[in-house]
Amino acid sequence: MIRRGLPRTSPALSRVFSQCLARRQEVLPTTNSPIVSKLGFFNSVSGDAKQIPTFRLLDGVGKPLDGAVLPEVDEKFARKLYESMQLLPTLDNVLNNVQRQGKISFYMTSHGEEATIIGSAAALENDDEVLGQYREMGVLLWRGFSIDKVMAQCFGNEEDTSGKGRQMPVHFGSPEHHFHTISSPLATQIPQAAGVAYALRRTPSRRARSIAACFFGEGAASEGDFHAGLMLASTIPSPALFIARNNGFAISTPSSEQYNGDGIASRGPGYGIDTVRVDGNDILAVISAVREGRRRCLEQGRAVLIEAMSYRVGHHSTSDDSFAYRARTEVEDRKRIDNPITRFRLFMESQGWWDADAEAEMKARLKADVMKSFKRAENMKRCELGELFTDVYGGEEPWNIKEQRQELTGLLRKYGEIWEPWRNELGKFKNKGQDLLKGNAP
Ligand SMILES: Cc1ncc(C[n+]2csc(CCOP(=O)(O)OP(=O)(O)O)c2C)c(N)n1
Ligand SMILES: [Mg+2]
Repeated sequence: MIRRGLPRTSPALSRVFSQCLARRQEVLPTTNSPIVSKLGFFNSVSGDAKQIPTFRLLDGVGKPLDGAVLPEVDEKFARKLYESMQLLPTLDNVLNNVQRQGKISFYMTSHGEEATIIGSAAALENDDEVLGQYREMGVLLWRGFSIDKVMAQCFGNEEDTSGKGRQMPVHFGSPEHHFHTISSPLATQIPQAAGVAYALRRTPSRRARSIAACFFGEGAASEGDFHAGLMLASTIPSPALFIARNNGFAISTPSSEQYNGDGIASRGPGYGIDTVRVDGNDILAVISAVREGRRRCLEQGRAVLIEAMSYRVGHHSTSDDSFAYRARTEVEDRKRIDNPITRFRLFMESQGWWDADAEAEMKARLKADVMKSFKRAENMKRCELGELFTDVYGGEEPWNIKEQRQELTGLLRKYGEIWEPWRNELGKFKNKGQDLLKGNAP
């Protein structure tokens, strides 16, 4: 027999059931989703606009757009922004060549992303915790990490405070500058940033004062860790500012093959995260977006996502030849038509803050500073060899580190003097490995 009408049940349950029936034209009991009778699929988070818009303040020739509200930038600050942007290619050109000469093992440039990196750094507070991917050296420079320190890390010499020469070049880290050490496996910094931001929220002296700013490429956003990180920051609210550098490539894979959705920005609303897409080649737009993103992080104690659009002008790294997968003309065109440094220079000139003489003086000075620092770093010794094993872990040294030190010492005693390649190599370390050879290890 088929029963019709309401199921027989307790009075309390029937009351709830009748309330649901009464509300059925409006929303479901578990969400505020409005009920509609027309079947409709959607594939856009920006409604009729189809694509999420890009926030921009300066056009390609540095002229403010109609109605643009520029961030407060005076001449002194503008000069600092411009000089910091120009320092990046100066360092990049030298260190890229130095790698080509075999003097350092690896390097990565940030050509084309200077406005994204320096603009973000300028909009953050210097003690906001930064978790970078690897192309964000400019944040450290903005915070006062010296050119000598950059050289020391890339050469892995005895002044390398990031890792005593034990890390690949560009894997910077500096507690003093609130810059967490870069690690190569992609996207690991994203869930870590959610955790760091949560820790900031739980620390009375930093709550509502500091955020965790996390940089990553659009390629890294394809990793599971991206989703884990945003999910974590969304459900356990924390002031994490996620800054996706969408530079069009993950090594040789163009962004058109990396996602079928509307970039990285479209994913933010899925996690209930305030999101904006910004023209990453417009330093003033980046400053406004990051300042506002930071303000929201602190005000709401919640995460924010910024997608900064730019173009990776350089090769992925010194291990890459990008002309194997993209046309030289494409790169040259982008450099010429949409250059973040030129755009801001034109803006500065329009304000009467910059001219050809200032440009020539600055370029010569930066080049001289970088070359002086390079020559100094090139001739410095590495740390003592025994430093290889120190402070790998916190606390008491574990047995495996002791064992490795003993093994190396044994090999050094056997071959260190008699085998030329080892003798030469030992000569590059401070005290030529004597700290181990003369130490207590058997
Ligand atoms: C887990 C993991 N997979 C692969 C790699 C190799 N890898 C290094 S960088 C890179 C591309 C990353 O592209 P993107 O995140 O867009 O950053 P970009 O280099 O463009 O700044 C890849 C695949 C890696 N380091 N880690
Ligand atoms: Mg990329």
